[in-house]
Amino acid sequence: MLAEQTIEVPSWAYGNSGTRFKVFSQSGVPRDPYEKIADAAQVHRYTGAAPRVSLHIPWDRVGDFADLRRHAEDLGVAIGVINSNVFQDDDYMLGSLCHPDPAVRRKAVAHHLECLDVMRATGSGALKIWLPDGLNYPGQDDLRARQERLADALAQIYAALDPDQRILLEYKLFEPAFYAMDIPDWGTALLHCMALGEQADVVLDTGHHAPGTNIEFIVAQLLRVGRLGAFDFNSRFYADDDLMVGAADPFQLFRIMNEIVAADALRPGSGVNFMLDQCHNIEPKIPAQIRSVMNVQEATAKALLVDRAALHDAQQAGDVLGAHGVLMDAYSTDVRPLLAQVRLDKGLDPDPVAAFAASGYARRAAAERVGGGQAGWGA
Ligand code: RM4
Ligand code: MN
Repeated sequence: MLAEQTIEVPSWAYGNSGTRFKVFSQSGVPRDPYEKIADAAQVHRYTGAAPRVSLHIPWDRVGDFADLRRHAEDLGVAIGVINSNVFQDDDYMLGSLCHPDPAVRRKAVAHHLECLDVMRATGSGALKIWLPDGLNYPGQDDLRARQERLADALAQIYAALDPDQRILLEYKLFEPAFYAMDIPDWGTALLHCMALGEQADVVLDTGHHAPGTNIEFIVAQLLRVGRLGAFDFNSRFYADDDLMVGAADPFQLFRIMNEIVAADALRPGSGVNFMLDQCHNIEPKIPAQIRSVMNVQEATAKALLVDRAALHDAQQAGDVLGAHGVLMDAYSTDVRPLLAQVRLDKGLDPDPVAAFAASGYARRAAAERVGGGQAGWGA
């Protein structure tokens, strides 16, 4: 199970990023989508667990997507999910698929249809939709009318899907809108997915909830109804911080993976795509992605160690502390030696961070790549 687990990495993690105060430039960052994929391939090379890279359109727009696909495959990775982007155009100030003006909604739908074509050219199976739509002020627009516009626009996109394509619909509590996002929570995302049909699932970004939200409950609930399509993993201390997964709260990550294992959703065929959605503003990017993949693997290994039979017996017997103890025993186990062995069995270095550092790749990239860009390069 552990040896088969795969984690999808995002192209935007390798470009420069920052906050609204400052974007810091790092040396050796990719200058184009080809170099972003080359960096992503390094993560797979040293972890053996990151064989797909998600793209973001228009940030990763190229002249020939079939060529980009070949480039990825030559480097041993595949193109994963295609992310649409309706948050960087002046037309979208008041929304995209929910905008009051039908012409803006048509433009936003057309962008998603372009993304479906990108999927056909790259071999990607899923379109991830995250909308910036929402309101800053009560009364600014009609809450219910916006939901109707959203349902209508999503139905148009859904109708254009090939049988083997699917939609991943993402929710976010707040930001960029502060009063009311149009898809603020998993319930809203799920309702829209259910109205669309079997080819639409919810994507859960771990940074998109109110502080204190019980995320593993949401995981359990979406798994129950077969609608958990993917994770966007990252860590948050306060808002949507996009820090490395497992950095802020490794215990929460364990509890999430525990629900995944309990529902038998770790299997490669389960339909759940484990992805990273992170930015590395101050830390080096490739090592941070490697570390993140390892953090997910560690949480997964601990979840696999839970003695399910003992847990079940303790739960049935009403043994509160016994049941809790079974979980904590697994969480408290040092699984790093086990994961080192999994890597050795695959012919990998047991320490991916050290192996990447020793490879000299970062030094070569810094020397060869002059003028690398921001995550939204080309946008
Ligand atoms: C959004 C959301 C999306 C990601 C963009 C860059 O906040 O999390 O998943 O594609 O950011
Ligand atoms: Mn996300």
